[in-house]
Amino acid sequence: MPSDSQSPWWQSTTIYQIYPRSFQDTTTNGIGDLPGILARLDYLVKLGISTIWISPIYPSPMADFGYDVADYTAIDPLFGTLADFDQLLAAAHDRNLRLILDFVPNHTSDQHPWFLESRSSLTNPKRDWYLWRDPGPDATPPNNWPSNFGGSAWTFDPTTSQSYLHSFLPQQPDLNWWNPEVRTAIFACLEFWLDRGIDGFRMDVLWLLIKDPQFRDNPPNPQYFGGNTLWSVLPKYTANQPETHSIVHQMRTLLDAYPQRPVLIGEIYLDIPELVTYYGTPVLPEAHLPFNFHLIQTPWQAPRIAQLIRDYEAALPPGAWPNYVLGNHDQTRLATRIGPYQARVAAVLLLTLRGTPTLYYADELGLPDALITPSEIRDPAELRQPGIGQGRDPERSPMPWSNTPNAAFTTPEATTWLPLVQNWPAYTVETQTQPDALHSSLRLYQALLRLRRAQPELTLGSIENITNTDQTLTYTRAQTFQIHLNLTDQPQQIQAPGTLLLTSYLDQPETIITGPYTLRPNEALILRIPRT
Ligand code: TEU
Repeated sequence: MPSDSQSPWWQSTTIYQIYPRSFQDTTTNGIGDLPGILARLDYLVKLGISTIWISPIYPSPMADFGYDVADYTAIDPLFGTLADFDQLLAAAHDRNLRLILDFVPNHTSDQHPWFLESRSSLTNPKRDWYLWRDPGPDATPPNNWPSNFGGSAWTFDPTTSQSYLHSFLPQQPDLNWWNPEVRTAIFACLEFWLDRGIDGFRMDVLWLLIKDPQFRDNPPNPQYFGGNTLWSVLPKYTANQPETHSIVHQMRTLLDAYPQRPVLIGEIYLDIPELVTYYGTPVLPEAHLPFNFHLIQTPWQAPRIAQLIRDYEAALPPGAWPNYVLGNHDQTRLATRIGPYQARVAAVLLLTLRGTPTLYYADELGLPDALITPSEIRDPAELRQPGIGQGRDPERSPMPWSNTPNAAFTTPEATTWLPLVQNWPAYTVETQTQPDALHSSLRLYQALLRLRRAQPELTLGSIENITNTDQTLTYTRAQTFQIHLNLTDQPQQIQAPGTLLLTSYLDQPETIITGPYTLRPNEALILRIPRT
């Protein structure tokens, strides 16, 4: 097993995603900001994570809450200033926390100066920086490509009587990544942040960067029976195009030249065989961590999860480092998806699997989705296709810190941009760190993260003997630790000789187990096993 000093830092780190609008407000406008994150750094240290990823903080009209960037090299005044950012980065580094920025290379805001130029005339030098096509008859779309957020991916622009492509909102025109000038311009923006000392990027929709140069129609999806119109066609010409790999490799080459050894993370929703191609090859390396979202997408059943882990481990190319994600700002929260009891089992799974784990803010509190009334809806995905489950507001609710009005996310008088979850006092950091809250979700995460830091085998060690029944999942790490997970709400008999280091119930001291053990409903165990 490689020692800590030989392996890159991002292999033994734990990533914590902050959705900045919802973490901590310091300006009383009900929207979180950079000084708010600064004020909460010590909480993150106590939690035990070691890398922060912040969703976009660049100037933006906020049509998609920052994923519509109008300037890649500045900070939106809503979040603070560049000086605030530099202060946050320095304070994070002082505490041995790494900081990763979200970057959105696929599209800009329609207010970005590049797009304003591009749309101004057919002969503008930046015309080809975006994807313009003649419309069909009567200004119909040039082809059948759908937007991820419903409707056509094309919007007709009367200024030049052509249509532009937007894989997401009309306010998010797609850049033309075939154009070398676009690559150069984006790479200069990446350098701007790398030069300031950031520790890497999470690249938005990396698998969508390149589109078919012939703009061929996507084939109809025979399995489509309603829901997001995105799925009415198969993304044959709009996703995972082979040329994407050379771009990811170029990005990687750029990052590898920096002394802080920044990490390149790709947001990639693909099946495992395709996903792992984004590691690249030893000669042409690509992403360090193509995000693995399969724990989110796989039914929460022991046989399915066991198979997923086996398939993923088997598919990894030589030298590739695994990673797992349990939640993010686009997905129903963990505690709502699988329930509060299994959410604790999931925490043990995420933090004992081989690979870099990514946590979503407030999942450590077991926070469920917020209830959003119709007048509270903010997410454009929901507003464009109402009522079919596309809304992402429920998982973006403010972090509940203390048992004071507005949970100390903002001042008591302020109006939070999204509502707090119902019954939020039950979930606050304050409630979960009370002396009598010995078994809280937050305490479980702290204990798990402490154990990971203390035992390098749990981060860098091998994984083996991944076995399951219909109800339980078991694996070992570095022949040293054995993890037993009960994925049901019924007791389950297991054979588990070893020293019990942690139960997800957090109610037992270190004890020696000699043989048969009955896992309690929704219980997860970490044992140290005798050496064979
Ligand atoms: O998301 C990309 C994306 O494709 C998701 O919308 C995905 O389709 C869906 O959540 C899968 O269930 C990224 C960002 O994470 C998202 O917040 C942005 O809205 C989007 O890109 C556009 O930048």
